[in-house]
Amino acid sequence: MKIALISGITVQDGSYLAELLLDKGYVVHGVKRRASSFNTQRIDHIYQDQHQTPVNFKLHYGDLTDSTNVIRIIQEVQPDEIYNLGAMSHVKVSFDSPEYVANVDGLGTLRILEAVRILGLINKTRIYQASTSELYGGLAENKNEKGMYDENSPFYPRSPYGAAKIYGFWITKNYREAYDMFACNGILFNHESPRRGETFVTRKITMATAAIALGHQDCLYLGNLDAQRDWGHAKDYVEAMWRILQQDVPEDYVIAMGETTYVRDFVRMSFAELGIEIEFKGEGVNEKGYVKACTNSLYQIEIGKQVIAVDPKYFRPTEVDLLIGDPTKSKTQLGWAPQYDLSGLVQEMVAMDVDRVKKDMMLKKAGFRAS
Ligand code: NAP
Ligand code: G4F
Repeated sequence: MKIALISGITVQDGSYLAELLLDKGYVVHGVKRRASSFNTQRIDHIYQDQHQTPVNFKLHYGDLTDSTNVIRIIQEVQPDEIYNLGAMSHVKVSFDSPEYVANVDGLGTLRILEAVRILGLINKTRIYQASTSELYGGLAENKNEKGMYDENSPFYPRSPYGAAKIYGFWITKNYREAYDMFACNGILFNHESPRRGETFVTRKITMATAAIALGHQDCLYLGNLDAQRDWGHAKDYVEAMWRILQQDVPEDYVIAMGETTYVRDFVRMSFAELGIEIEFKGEGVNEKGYVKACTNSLYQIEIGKQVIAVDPKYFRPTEVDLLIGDPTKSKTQLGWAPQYDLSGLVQEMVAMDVDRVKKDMMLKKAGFRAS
């Protein structure tokens, strides 16, 4: 039975990856930070009574900023595979906490690699590093002949997050070359799901779509509507992570859908799921979105109501304008075949958020505090 260790298990990617590996018969260990309130909602459904035998899923308190803790957990778990997903992953927030993000996302990666080396596990433990399309920085001149970013495109990070992750990328590659470690980077483009953190733009939009349609929110404030992202489903992307570590030779791979969409169009798609048509008027900070039509009688929304506005507080000091990835290598070499397209992703996210808002409304009505 293979043993996997996942850092960053509590949120989107970690929770889907844990499910996937448990399904494949792995014993899964996760690293969870101590928090003053519960933060395990996304993995509660797979948590086991630790008195059960066998225990296939176990959590360890830990933090990527603490090398003694990283060494101790790896020593105890003796993993066949480590998936380093732990990170302060919010690009905008990284401008506010640049030193912290360097420590967790940059040095945290080094701490894992070095722990495996110190513990003499180089020939046993394979390492997956969660690298990112933020490394490319969206520079137009660096795209390949197909107009996309691939494994050979130059990097130009545009945030403290990107700069920290570029260290993680190179130190992973260096340990692979220097010590013959099976250490790989997955250069993943944006991936989303109903489990996506609530402050990333897609989830912010689908949550607001549900709340606005059900009369619980008036307006959604966003930043740069002109940004373009290559969005896929996290469930498909964790499958690619696993495949990367099952190869004979360790290499780096781009995981992407190969299509890019404006934030503004994601808003349109999200409301369209509920039969609500949004029309944008104005430009820049004065751009606003209005309800043009509603064909779903379940939603009593006023035609002409303004539901989208721009708030410059969400702008970034330096923006990555456009990301689009070329998945040719992952499709041919890994045999990776995503099951979701963007419309399937939006459909699932909106449906889950509508259910959640309805549940919250019922709880509120019954006198309980909503989630
Ligand atoms: P996420 O929702 O932000 O989750 C990050 C995870 O890291 C959480 O479980 C968090 O724990 C944990 N973490 C944060 N600081 C930590 C620390 N100091 N020590 C240990 N764990 C820590 O991220 P995600 O979207 O699932 O992404 C997973 C990984 O892929 C991240 O490394 C991210 O940078 C990278 N990535 C994501 C995307 C994407 O589009 N989603 C694309 C490319 C790369 P808490 O619950 O305690 O906060
Ligand atoms: O959803 P976002 O915050 O994701 P971003 O910055 O692309 O980063 C995500 O994907 C990366 C992979 O490329 C990961 F490495 C990273 O960890 C993270 O998961 O923003 C997407 C775009 C940006 O251009 C942003 O400026 O949406 C724009 N945006 C417009 N309004 C907004 C908002 N972003 C957020 N978070 N909130 C807004 O209100």
